[in-house]
Amino acid sequence: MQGPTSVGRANANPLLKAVVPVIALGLALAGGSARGSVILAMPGGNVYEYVTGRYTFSEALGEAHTHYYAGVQGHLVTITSQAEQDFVHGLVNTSYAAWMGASDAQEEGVWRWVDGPEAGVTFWTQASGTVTFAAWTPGEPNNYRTGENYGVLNWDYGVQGLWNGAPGTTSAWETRGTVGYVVEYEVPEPVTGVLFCAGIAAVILRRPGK
Ligand SMILES: [Ca+2]
Ligand SMILES: [Ca+2]
Repeated sequence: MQGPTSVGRANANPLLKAVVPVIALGLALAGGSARGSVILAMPGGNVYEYVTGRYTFSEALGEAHTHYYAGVQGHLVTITSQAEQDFVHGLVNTSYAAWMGASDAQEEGVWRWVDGPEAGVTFWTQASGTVTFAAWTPGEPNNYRTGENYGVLNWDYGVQGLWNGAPGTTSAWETRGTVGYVVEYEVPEPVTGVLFCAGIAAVILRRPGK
């Protein structure tokens, strides 16, 4: 059984593995205050952090706002394209569920993003299906038992990172045993590029014999 603070990397994409130390170095150079298990920049996109542990939805939502990367405050991840879904799936890379910034607590069957720049945007409804983008596990969301109003990703044990709704608690049967969360930083691409370049430059400067 995997511990609550460890991250399974056995199936990590070699490219992603190579990117991690560069990002970490970039963070150090930038004096970033982000923390957590894994931080990756999506090429041409934002920066994402997978935080492991057991959190309720409201805890995850609150904690995401205490994370900063390059001076930018984080938010619970909002997944608005297949490319973003695939990237976040690769980042989490475990069989456990993770909270994302989605909920239908305000109106049953109307799923909205509840954090970040997409806060308030409806992405799926029971009546009409997908409005913008959604990646539900087949048959979900079904509002099972006493209600499932908060979005998790990776419900399919990490196969495609597909979504489900959960009650918002840390209940084991509803959260695949443990539930961390994914923070997204709206870092403009040039900033991400600068961090990459700074990291690469530092690697070159630190080569032995140079
Ligand atoms: Ca997003
Ligand atoms: Ca469900």
